[in-house]
Amino acid sequence: MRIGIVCYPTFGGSGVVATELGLELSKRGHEIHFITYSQPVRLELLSHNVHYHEVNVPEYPLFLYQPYELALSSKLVDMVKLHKIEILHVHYAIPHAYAAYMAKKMLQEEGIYVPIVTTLHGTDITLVGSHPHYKPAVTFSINKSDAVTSVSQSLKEDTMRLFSIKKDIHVVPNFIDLVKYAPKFTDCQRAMMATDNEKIITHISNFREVKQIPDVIKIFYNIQKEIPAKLMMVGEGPEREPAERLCEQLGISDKVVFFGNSNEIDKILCFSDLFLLPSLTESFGLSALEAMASGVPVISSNTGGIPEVNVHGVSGYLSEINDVEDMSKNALQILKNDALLLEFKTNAKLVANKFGIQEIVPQYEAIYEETLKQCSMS
Ligand code: GMT
Repeated sequence: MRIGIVCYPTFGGSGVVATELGLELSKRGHEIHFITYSQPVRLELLSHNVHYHEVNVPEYPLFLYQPYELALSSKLVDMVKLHKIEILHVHYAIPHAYAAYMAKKMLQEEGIYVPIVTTLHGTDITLVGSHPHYKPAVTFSINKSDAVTSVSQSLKEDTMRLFSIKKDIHVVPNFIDLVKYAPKFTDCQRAMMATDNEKIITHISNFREVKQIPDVIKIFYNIQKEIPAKLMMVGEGPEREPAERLCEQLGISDKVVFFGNSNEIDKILCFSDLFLLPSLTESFGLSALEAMASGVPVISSNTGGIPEVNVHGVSGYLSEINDVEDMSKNALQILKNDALLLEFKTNAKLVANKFGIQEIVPQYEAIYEETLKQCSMS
């Protein structure tokens, strides 16, 4: 199939999922066209069947806000015609599903029919999309998609609760390339980050309020009071500076490393002992899955889709949102007992195996085929 993929090209989970999906689909023989405003961060290699088309938004001083949706829908029209794209898969409803619908309508005027698959990722529903300023347009574009998927059962339920949805929503969970994340302990550079007796705790995110960064620091503060430990903070975002200040106030700056954004998540996870994800809301928690696939147990909140990924008492522990004491207690329970830590590490990998790329990507292929079949019949 010739598939157009629209996504945010940044370090966020939706962009990562879209990029990894496109790359895997290309390996399975499909021709993939990424259409977005800059080259997706995890898209390192372009090849004969992986293409990237940049959406340019010309600046015009009259506009306070430059019209990205307009530029995107025009680009989609041009690319569908030029490359004979058969189906468009848009990741994140805002504004991608809306722009794709406009493109579809424009193409229909020329007798070209291209169906749209929309994947809902989380904040497009739970945080941004349900805002009254966006809700009618988001509801409309979800209902006008030819197929809709969500990355967890919890997100499907949130979507049905928050919006008036007439479409069936297929749950297709986030996935992981298990080979890439299989721990290669021989080349883990643990010694560069910590001494042998120190445990390494890691958090990876876009450092937004929803990630509850102060809770990450407070949990680590409690851990390091009882055992030697280091904290790896990976990612960039508005909460990073306040987090650095909090570390200074607590007198733990020498035990915390702020990496910024990294393309070497697998290497950082390779030397990690425990992962922290105390989010306020999380439709799935791809970073937790990446940790688990690397054999790193997860201490998390029990919000949204996280319980579909992190199994309480098996791959880690779940606590109520903001229950720092409980999360600290659970973390210490695992970290203080080497045999138990090993058991959780093994279990984390076993649970992650359910989300292998080879299992999940065929589910998207089946949705594309079914959508194309339905559309050719109507
Ligand atoms: O919250 C993020 O890290 C970014 C956000 C995004 O849209 O890129 O992630 C969302 O999509 C991911 C991929 O499907 C999910 O794994 C994350 O749980 C989800 N984030 C939230 O729901 C807050």
